[in-house]
Order: sequence, then structure tokens, then C-alpha cells
Amino acid sequence: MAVHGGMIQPSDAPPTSRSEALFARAKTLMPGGVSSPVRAFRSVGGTPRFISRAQGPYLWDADGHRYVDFVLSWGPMILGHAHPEVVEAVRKQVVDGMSFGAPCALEADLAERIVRMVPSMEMVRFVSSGTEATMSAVRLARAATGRAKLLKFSGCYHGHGDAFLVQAGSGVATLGLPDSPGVTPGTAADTLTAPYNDLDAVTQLLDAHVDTVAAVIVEPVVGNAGFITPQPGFLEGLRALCTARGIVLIFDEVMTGFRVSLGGAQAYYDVTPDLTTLGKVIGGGMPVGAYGGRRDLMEMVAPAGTMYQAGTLSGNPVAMAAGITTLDVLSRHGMFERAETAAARLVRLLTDWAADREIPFQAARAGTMWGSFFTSTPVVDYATAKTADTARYAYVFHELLREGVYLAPSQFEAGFTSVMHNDEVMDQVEDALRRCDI
Ligand code: KE4
Repeated sequence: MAVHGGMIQPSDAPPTSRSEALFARAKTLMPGGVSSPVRAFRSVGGTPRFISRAQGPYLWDADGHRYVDFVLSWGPMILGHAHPEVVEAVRKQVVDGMSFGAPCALEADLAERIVRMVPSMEMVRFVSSGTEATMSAVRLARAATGRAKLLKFSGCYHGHGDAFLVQAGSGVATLGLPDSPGVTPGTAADTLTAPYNDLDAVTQLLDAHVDTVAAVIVEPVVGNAGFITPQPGFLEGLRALCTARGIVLIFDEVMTGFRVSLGGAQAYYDVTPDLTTLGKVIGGGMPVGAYGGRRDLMEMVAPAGTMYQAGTLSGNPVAMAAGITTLDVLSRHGMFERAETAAARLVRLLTDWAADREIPFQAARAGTMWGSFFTSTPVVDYATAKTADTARYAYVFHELLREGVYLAPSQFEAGFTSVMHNDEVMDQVEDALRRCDI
């Protein structure tokens, strides 16, 4: 076994010379050689695979190696890569124009689908990323309540907006501390942080900051600290606390939307937020984010109201065409269930594989989103997630990569399946697991 960058790596990994050369070139031009940090393989070590093409459940890297993809662009590719109907919708729109900077019917066409599928979203505003969606939703909550503070949960990620890059100070009653250079203490001071699944901590914070909290924002199923599901009563408790105190409850469903169920986590757990943020799946691989919810709140957004938010490529026709077709295909009878069946089988495979080797391990899923931890400690929040053995995760990651299976390059991420992860593909994954030398 080779040790690389502090991580143990199987010594017989296939050649990655083209990815290595592309990475070396990219690092001279872009910070860390990537356009988003997690892609750099920093937490698992080794060379990130430069992907040259993707089709269905598969990726091919620059060295020609094929992988069964369980990252799926971090969620969007629920139909699999390059789905023919989505490709055709994009092709048709591109030749009719790529961006108008003016209203077009496609925006309402996608909005109608979202409003129908996510009933709490009475109105929708499109933006170009999940980060824009969450930033805008928090601004709207602050505008609606006249309050400044935001309560989020440790380990939850809501994009790279300043207000979200905050960690808990010591003790749950301490105001937030900047989690990144460039986030000012003043900004961080308006963000409160509580442990996920801890209603008592939330109540304490709200009692300590009466009438000053505009919003509680939560990943209804956590996908950014690894995969963590809400304990029974947690989401319902947040709903009750927010209702009682005039606080806007924001479900950040950028990742869980159309993944946990066709109606998102809010339908799966039957808890209704005031605002919802979306991204990923609604763009079908193109840059789309959205926020929406109660009509009385959304009517405050300019130009209907005075809360300002704007975007050059918001509602981009090509992206709308991709999102519309993605939701239409996904809504067909039995389609979502195909991806769910794959996720259920994968959780069983991984659980049995670890048990056979007596490795401390747990795996779970919600709909077509899944995750695992190399720890036997029940994971209910970020603190317990951090008991996971990240060195073992890195080793298994590279073992499976060598065998043609592409997992998230970090223990603290979630995994996904697509409608194209059929039995034949999952048989390949089962064979790859069997070949893993753990
Ligand atoms: P984007 O700005 O990356 O489109 O969305 C931000 C965001 C907001 N809310 C949730 C719940 C999210 O999961 C995300 C983005 N997810 C990460 C995956 N951990 C995207 C991958 C990346 O950052 O490269």
C-alpha cells in the first residue's frame, strides 16, 4: 500500500498521467486547480480525476477509465448524464437563443412545475445557484421581519454567502465566529449556530435573542456533514418554535429537493416551511437556483416589492429547458423509484460488505440520497459525524476508484443515485466491492 499525502492508497492504482498533467496545468491558472474546493481531492489525497465525458450512470476520465458515478455532479444528474431528452431540449433551445435578459415563457413553465410539485412554494424566483437562492431567502426573511439574526446548524452548508460561513462560538449561546477569512466579525455576529437535531439548544438561543432572529435555515436532511437524517420531531419542533416566535423557517432543499422525494424533504417529513431554496435537480445540470414559498413573503421581492435581488442569467432559457425536461421525465410513473431502488440496494451492499469485514460502519438513505460513516457511533449531528474514521474513508475511496466506482471525495458529503443505476450497473458495483482489498 502506498501512502500519499498522509493518506493510505492502494499501490496498484491505474495510470492517471493525463489527469496528473491536466491538474498540474490547472494549478498554474486556477486556485488549487479547481473551480470548487471539494473537487481537489484534498481530504482523500491523490490526483483528482479530470472527467472528459459522461453518459447515463458513468463518467470517463482523461485517461479513459470508466466509473460508476455516485456523485452525479453533487445531485443534479438524477436522470443520469446526458439524458437524450434533456440533451434534445437544450439543443432545440440553444439554436433559438441562449440568453435574452428578458422574460420568456419557459420561466413560468418551470415555475408552474415547481409550484405544483412543492405545494408550500406559492411563488418562485429563479437565480443561478443554490448560494444565490439561500442568500436571497435570508435577505427576504430579514426584510419581512425587520430582524437581523439568522440561526443555522453546525455542519450544515448553505452555499458560500458570508452569513453562512460561520461556526459556533464556544457554548451554544455564543454568537458566531467567522469560518473563513474575509467574513467580518460583524457579519458573523448576526449568525447563531446550534447543533443539528438539538431543539433544546435552539430554544436556548431563541430565548437569549428574543425578537431578533429573522430566520432559521436548515438542511431538512443534512448532506454536507456527511448524510444525517432529522430525529423524529426535530423538524416539527423547528416549525412550532418559528411559528410561535414569528421567525421565518427556511428549508434549504438545494440538495434534498426532488431527491428525498418528488416533493422534497418537506413532503417526505410532512413539515411545511415558510420559504424553500432549490438548485441542482431543477437545472438538470445547468446553472439554476430558486427560492420561493408563501405568497405574502414573495410579493415583497422586487419589482413587486422593495426587497432587491437580481441576476443577468436568472431564468436563462437554456437552463429552464433543461430543468423543465428533467422534472417532466422524473415525474413519469416509476421513474423516481428506479433511482430509489438503486440507493436502497447500495446501502444494503455497503452495510453487508462492512459487516463481513467487521468494520465500524453505518449507511443510510432518504429517497435517492444516501450516505455512510466509518464509525459505529450513532451520527446525529456534526460532532458525532466527526467521530468517523476519515483515513479509512480515504483508503476505501481509492480502492473503489481503482475498481471503477466514484464516491464523493470526502467523508463529509452525501451520495446520490440516478434512474440509470439499473440492476446491471449495481451488479458491477457489487463486483467492485467484492474485489476491494480491505
Ligand atoms: P451552489 O451555490 O453550489 O449551487 O449551492 C450551494 C448549496 C446550498 N445548499 C445546500 C444544501 C447545498 O448542498 C449546496 C451545495 N452543495 C455542495 C455539495 N456539498 C456543492 C458542491 C460544491 O460546493 O462544489
